[in-house]
Amino acid sequence: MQTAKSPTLKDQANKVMGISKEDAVLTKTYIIVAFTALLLGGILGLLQGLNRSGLLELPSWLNYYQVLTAHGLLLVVVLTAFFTIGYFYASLSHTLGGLLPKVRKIAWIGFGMKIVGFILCIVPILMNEASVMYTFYPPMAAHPAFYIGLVFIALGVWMCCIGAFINVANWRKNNKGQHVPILAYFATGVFILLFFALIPVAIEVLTIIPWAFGWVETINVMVARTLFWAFGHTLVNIWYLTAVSAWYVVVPKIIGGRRWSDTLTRVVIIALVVMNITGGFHHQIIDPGISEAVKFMHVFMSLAIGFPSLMTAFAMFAVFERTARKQGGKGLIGWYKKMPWGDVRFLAPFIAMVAFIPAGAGGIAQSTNQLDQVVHNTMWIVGHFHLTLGMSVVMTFFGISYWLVPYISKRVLTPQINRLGVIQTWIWTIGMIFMSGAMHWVGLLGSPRRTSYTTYGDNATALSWDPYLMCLAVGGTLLIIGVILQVYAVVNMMFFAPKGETEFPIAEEEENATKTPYWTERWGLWIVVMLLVVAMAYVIPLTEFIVNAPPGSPPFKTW
Ligand code: HEM
Ligand SMILES: [Cu+2]
Repeated sequence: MQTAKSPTLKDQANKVMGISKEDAVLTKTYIIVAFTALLLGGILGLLQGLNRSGLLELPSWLNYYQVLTAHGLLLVVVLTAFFTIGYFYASLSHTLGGLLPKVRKIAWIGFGMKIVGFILCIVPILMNEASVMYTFYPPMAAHPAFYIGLVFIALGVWMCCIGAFINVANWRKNNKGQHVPILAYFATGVFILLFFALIPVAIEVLTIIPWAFGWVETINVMVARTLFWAFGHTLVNIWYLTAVSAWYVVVPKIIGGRRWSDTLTRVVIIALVVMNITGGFHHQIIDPGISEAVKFMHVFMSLAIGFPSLMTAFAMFAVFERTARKQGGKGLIGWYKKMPWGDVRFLAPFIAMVAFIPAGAGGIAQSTNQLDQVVHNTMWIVGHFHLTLGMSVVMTFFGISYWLVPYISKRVLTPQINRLGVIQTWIWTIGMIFMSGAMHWVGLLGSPRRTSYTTYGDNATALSWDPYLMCLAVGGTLLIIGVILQVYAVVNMMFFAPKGETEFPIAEEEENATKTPYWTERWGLWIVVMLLVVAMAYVIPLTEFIVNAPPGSPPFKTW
């Protein structure tokens, strides 16, 4: 649907017709890729879990690190990126009165580039020529095709960022002086972050390619790692911000409530955009060659991201309580009975939010130099990101799927699929408690991450890990059941559920809400502030790494 000038006409048109067919197909395709990645990545995850607990020996043609690389790439890049883009393009379409035809075209070109890129990555992985994990740290070197694939993926995502910017700018031109609708505002924040986060990793990959081809002999490992994490850390926070958008905007509607302060929501988005990229250094807290002063500054910068998260936690529980009380909920905490526990569209994101409490606490521990000495590169870390990403983010995505997929497919969520979703949510929750809990614990006992099964010559310490690794395998088995149920639900809702109209749930503001100040719309200013913060964080250490560069490293194939 083309953008109409009058908002009321546009709104009416949207109500009558729902999403246009072209916009729906775009989001559907992105969602199909996302859930295919979940299925494949989940199966690989199970293989890893069974291998690590000593229950499964991988065949000689399938290396543990090959599996791990594909698992990471499929789940931390493909599932998340495709879901986020599909979801936000549907949001832009819905809230801005349809995508512009040229924007849709850009998103399709971006789709094609990402798929080409992904194939270029996956082929060398399958050939065991690129078992470098999704972090591809030099001096481990993959087949050059792997890096060229990454370039295509980055270009494809950039296309989608630009498409989103064009659509939002067009809306702003036609609606001068108005605030961008809240979900489109979230989308703007997310695509700005993606746009800028991809710059450092693109520079990294462009320096790796000539080295991987052998045209350049050595590479500066510290610079590469730093550029990677400026991106990698931001990326996971982008997925988090995507989940947060549903918490603020969608969940209140589903429980029959209203949105928390519009101003606060927009401030949280701005804060997350401005402060994110600088968080990357906490992944290098144990790295040598970084001065203490720089590490100290980065502890502060990492913890700063905790603030908007705490604001979110406060806002969410305030919305729950206020809504429940309006519906007659009583007592200090007795109001929780009024929540729609049987509705998967609420239950899944709710548990996802709760999971962020231990997940965030673990993150704060890891940002602390002394505490991180204990858990760095152990299974603890793997436990941590299966909580943050595998629970908080992915489970919110699951929750979103129960209305987004029917919405784009012009079908409805049936009570049966809702029930299946509730069961799926509990299986996933229990599976993740087992798996992530075991990972955290066995990590504290010293079990390393990214290491295939070994007893280190029947060393007593290593043998003591076994019971925990067995728990990990139990959790992983439950999770794969969860994956299958979830994929089944998506396929059903997309192709088989009864036809009908499903609402795109967006909560209204409180009636007595104060007017949101217009400075929240000044993205130009926020981008400048963000770039200043990034410069403050990175210029000094990167200059140090380059000026005082150690002899660079030739490529290694460690597998
Ligand atoms: C069926 C569900 C899953 C199982 C059984 C599973 C299991 C595992 C195991 C055992 C490891 C690695 C251990 C090691 O370091 O040696 C791992 C790593 C990882 N998992 Fe999962 N996982 C599952 C789902 C997910 C999901 C949903 C995500 C994210 C969306 C995810 C993201 C990752 C990442 C990023 C790594 C790190 C890869 C690396 O170290 O390079 N996993 N997973
Ligand atoms: Cu991080």
